Amino acid sequence: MNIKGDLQLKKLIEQETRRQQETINLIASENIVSENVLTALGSATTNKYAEGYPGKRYYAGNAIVDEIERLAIERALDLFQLNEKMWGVNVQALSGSPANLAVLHALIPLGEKIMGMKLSHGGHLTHGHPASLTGKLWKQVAYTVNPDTEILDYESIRTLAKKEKPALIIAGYTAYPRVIQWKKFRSIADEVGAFLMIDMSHIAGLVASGVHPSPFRYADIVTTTTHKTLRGPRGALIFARKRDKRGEDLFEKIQKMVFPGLQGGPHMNAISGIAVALREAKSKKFQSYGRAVVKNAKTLAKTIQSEGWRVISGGTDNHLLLIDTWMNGRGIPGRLATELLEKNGIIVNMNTIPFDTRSPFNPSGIRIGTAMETTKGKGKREMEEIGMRISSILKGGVPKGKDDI
Ligand code: DSN
Repeated sequence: MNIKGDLQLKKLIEQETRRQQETINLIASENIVSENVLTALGSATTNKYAEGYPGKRYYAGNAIVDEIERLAIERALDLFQLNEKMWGVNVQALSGSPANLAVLHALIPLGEKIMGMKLSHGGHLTHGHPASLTGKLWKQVAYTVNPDTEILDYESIRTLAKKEKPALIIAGYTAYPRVIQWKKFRSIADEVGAFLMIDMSHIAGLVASGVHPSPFRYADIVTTTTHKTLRGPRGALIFARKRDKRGEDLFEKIQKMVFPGLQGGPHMNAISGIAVALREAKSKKFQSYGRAVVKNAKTLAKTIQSEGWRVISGGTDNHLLLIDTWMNGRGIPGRLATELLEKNGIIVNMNTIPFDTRSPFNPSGIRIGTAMETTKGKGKREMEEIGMRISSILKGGVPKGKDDI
C-alpha cells in the first residue's frame, strides 16, 4: 500500500492494517477481505457514474460497468442457487440499512405494522426500532426470545402475529447465536397474510457455505450485507421474488425504490469487489471456511462456559456467541469487559443480553464472533487459548470481593 505524497494518511492506514493483524478481532460483523477484493475496490471503476441499471443508464460510457454489474448479479443468483426467472437481485444498495429501508418503502404503506425482533434481544435497528427511520415510518411490533431458553419461541411469535397482523415479518438477526427455522416463519407469515423478509446479513457466508439452512425457499425477500461472514467489501444485496404468492413482482418495486427512490449512482467499485467476493464464496475453500467459523465459535463457547461464564442460550450454532459478563452482579458490566479486553489486545463489542436489566450503553454482556480470526487461519487450539484468555481477563476485572465466579 502506498499513498504517494500523503504520509499522514499512509501512516494511519498502515497502523490500522497492523492493528487488524496484531490484535484478536472478535467483532461478529467484521472480516478480512482478500487482496483481490481490495484491488477491485481500489480500481478505476470508482470513477464511473452509472445511475440506472445495466442497459438502462442515464450517462454514456457505461458498457463496461454494465458487464461488471451483470456479473455480480449472475454470481449472486448462482451462489444461492436461484433461478433468474423467479428471483431478481439488486446489487446497488450502499449497505444493509438502506437496503432494508428500500424494501420496506417499496412494499409497505407508511404507518403499517412491521414485525421484527426487539433490538435488545438481537434484532437490528432497521427492523423497526423507534430510533431508526423504519420505526418512525412504520409501527414496530417487537418479538423476543423465550425468557427461559433464550431461543426463538415460534408459538409466541405466531400468537403475537395473529394479534397484531403485521404487513411484513422480519427474521434474521445481529446477535442471535442459534439456527433460525425459516419454515416456521413462513407458516406464521402465511397465517396472517404478511410478507416474509429475511435479513441474513450475519449468516450469509454460512448459508453460502452450507452450514446454515438457506432461507430462499421460504422468503419473499432476502437482504444481506456483503461484508460479514460473506467476506466481501461493504455493500448489500437485495433478493426478491419476481412473482410472489399474490402474483406481485416484488423485485421490480424494490429496484425502483433503490434507484431512483433512495439512491443516485451506485458505487461501481464496491459492486466490482462484491463480484470478486461472490466468486470466492463459491469455492470449496470457502465451504471449509464456513465450517471452521462455526467450529471455532463452538470451541470458544465451550471454553468460556467451562470457566464458569454464562453463554446465552447455552451455546451457539453459528459464528457468534453472547456472554453474560455481568451475571447478576457477580461479574462485570459489558462496557468494562470490552475495555479490559481491548487493553489486552482482544477486540469485542458490548452487547445487551435478552431481558437485560442494564442499559444498552453499559449492558450485561459482550458479543463475540469468529469470522475474522478464522480468516486469519485460527483453529481449535487457538480458540481454546483465546477463550481462556478472555475468561482470565474478565476475572481479573472483577472488583475486590466479587471474584466468586
Ligand atoms: N453493526 C452491525 C453489527 O455489528 O451486527 C449490524 O449493522
